[in-house]
Amino acid sequence: QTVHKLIILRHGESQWNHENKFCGWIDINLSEKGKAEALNAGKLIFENGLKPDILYTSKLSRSIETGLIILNRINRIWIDHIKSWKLNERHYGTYQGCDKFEIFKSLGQDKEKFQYIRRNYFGCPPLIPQDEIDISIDDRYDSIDNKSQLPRGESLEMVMKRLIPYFNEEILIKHLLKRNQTVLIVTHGSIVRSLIKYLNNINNDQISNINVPTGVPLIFELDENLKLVKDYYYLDNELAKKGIEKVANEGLKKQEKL
Ligand code: DG2
Repeated sequence: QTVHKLIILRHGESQWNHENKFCGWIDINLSEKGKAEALNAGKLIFENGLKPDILYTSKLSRSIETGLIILNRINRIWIDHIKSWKLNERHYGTYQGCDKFEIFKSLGQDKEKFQYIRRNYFGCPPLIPQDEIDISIDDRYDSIDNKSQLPRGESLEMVMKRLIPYFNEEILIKHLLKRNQTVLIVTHGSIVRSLIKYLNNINNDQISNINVPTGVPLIFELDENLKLVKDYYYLDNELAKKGIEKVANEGLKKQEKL
């Protein structure tokens, strides 16, 4: 039986993850800690003998930078690299650039309301109005035919609508299955959650409880029918646990002075 390996991770910590701000489609670089996390992700991939044949990232620098640090660490900077907006983070609408705690306060410090927008499958931030310029959409998206398909705020449900067909056809069928390639996807929190939901058939309620740490690779092993041969796993469980806890509690307290 052939086992196809899919390596998926969220980029290393970005400067705005560090500053506790909603980022979405805004292009923010990795923090120093984020770069170290990316290097560590490369080390884990190397030590586990994994050899990606192709790299997928979003169009956002934090994902691209993490991918390149990893490839450099494993001496595979030469493999093909495809960047797609379909792997971009969930668009955080008018929350983009805002401090998470300020948004929590604006919702009356109601934890349920705040977590509904962050984690519920249907939770959607306020959209950026059509007549307002969205500064997070720039010339990197110029080659896209129909610009009106680009989001101005998204729920996880909306993310999955643009992501899953691309993931299936372009990544799983074309590369993982037909070319028998080990695929490395370096992307964002909500994209990893969507892929976990899809590959594990997780229902709309349960997905609210899943948080994704920065910079820890997840492994999915799939058979010829694209079914999981075992549960997905993190390459470093302890590190993943710590990261998951941190992400789950973000925004509920005022950020201490950096
Ligand atoms: C975070 C997710 O995404 O924020 O857009 O700020 O760091 O994976 O690109 P990232 C953002 P939360 O939904 O976890 O608050």
